[in-house]
Amino acid sequence: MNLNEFKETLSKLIGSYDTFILTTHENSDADGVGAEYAIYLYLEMFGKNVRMINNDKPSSECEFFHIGNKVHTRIETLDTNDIVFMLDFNEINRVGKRLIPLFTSGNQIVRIDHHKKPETMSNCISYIDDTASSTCELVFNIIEDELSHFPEEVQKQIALALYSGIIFDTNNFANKNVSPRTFEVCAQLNAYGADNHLAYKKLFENRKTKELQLLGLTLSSIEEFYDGKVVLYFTTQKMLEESELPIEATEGFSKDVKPTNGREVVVYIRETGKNTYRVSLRSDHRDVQKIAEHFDGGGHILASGFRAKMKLTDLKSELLSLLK
Ligand SMILES: [Mn+2]
Repeated sequence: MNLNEFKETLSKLIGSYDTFILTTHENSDADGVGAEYAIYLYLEMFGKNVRMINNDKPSSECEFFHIGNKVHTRIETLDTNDIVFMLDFNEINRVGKRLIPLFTSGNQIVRIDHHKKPETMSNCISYIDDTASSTCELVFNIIEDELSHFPEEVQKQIALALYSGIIFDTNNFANKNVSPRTFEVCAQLNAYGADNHLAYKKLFENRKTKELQLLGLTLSSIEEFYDGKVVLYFTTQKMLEESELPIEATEGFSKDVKPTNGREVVVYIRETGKNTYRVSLRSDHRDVQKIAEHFDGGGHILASGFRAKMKLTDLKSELLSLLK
């Protein structure tokens, strides 16, 4: 659906329904949560009853949106008249097991996303643009006209949430997914009061000393393969115990080793439990999405991820043979 058709259909839904549920993918990030919060505030302006339900509480880096206690992690009630927003993901499985009923109960779905290969879904209107930097950029396109009529304080909150999502997904405008439109949107968000310095500090300069120590342990595990074209590093449960930190402290570690200087693929492995791993793959030109899909994961061509339940040695050798 193109933007205008989508906006028209959405405004009819908003006119006819009262209760809206918003959700994003599991292991939510600033783009998903930013988009969610912006839509939450937007729908509230129309007097709607809105709930945010995610698999996880927003990570500490999203605390500055001040939405922590507004996000539920369980579906308490689900009425057939509830409209469900699916933000920053396009296949049901990515929502987290507990929340799958949101999408299998026959409710009307509204999907806004920038990932490739959207799953075919029924009862669903979609605004998907895989050339957009982020879901937050798409949300701005949707609400742009009405935003100018909102009270200043609401404009400011929405602007900060959307700006934060955009800089998170573009790595503060450094990624290839940035377009002239991204800058136009951000210029407007900044004019609406989004504090770019605050958002940058909260999202990119937020590490506590213990986290830096854990990062040090993690980085010391780097190994090179295939003449350094593939590098692999990991965080083990033992490292977490040593640093007295939960697994969440490793969010973002996958971005600390870049695919540059001859490194074509960067693999970051996190041990989440006994023989269970979360793997993140990054490259600057190789299709790592294909590899993630081999393990039933997904993402983008240059940044993807998956979960695996197997021995670390098997996981490494399977990965390395695919990356040859
Ligand atoms: Mn995103």
